Amino acid sequence: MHITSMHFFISDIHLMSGRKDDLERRDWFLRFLRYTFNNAKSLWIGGDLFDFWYEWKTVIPKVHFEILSEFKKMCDAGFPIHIMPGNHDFALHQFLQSQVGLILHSNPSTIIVDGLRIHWVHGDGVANSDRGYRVLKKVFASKWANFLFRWLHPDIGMKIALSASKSSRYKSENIGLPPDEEYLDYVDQILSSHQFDCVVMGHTHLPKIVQRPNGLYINTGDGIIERSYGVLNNGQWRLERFEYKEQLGPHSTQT
Ligand SMILES: [Mn+2]
Repeated sequence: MHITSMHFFISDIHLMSGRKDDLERRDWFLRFLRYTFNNAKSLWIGGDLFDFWYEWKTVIPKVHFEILSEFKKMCDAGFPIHIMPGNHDFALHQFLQSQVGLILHSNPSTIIVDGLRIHWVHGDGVANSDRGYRVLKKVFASKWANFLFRWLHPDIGMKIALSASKSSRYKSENIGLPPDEEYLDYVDQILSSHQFDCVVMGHTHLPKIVQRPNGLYINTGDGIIERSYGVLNNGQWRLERFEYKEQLGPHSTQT
């Protein structure tokens, strides 16, 4: 591993969402993970990595096998990967921590990285008018729905969840999200406590770094269209795009 001082922040990759580019996006992310392993000190995944995640008592979704196996390799080699749930993969539980080795955080969390105090949040439900789109979360809000879901055959459960996620996604993408000012209001409110240097968020799929009166707002964008991620290096933030070079083939090494 190289000597590096970079910390990578990414979110909203929505793996295996039933889109045409699912496999390409999965390979892009695998490539990104290898790049991260070789070039960064830690990785922070800020929600909606999986378009849907659920762990039954004895079953996990096999569509995510390649990603989990890459995570495991990195974790076994001592690379720290932090993750928090988003509104799609809100049901991340102990499996990822106990058997894969990821460090599971709650949404939101206070973290200290590179000497900065960071309010790390996925971003769902923080805007004033951000209601109604959380279809999946609503379904699972009731204990009964959760109980019934657990008793469904996982193949059927996954199918239902993905179609619900699809409808929520098409609503929330682009037009359905609250205006950016509402997210900035939230950011300013957090920063006005003077307890944080910055707010790091995802969810809107819009990568940006904005200087606010009391600190910095960083949005890591997404892994679907923007292919963006945030880099924290010696206390400085920047956004980068990770390029997928298809001609290298799905499993070759990123150079
Ligand atoms: Mn989201």
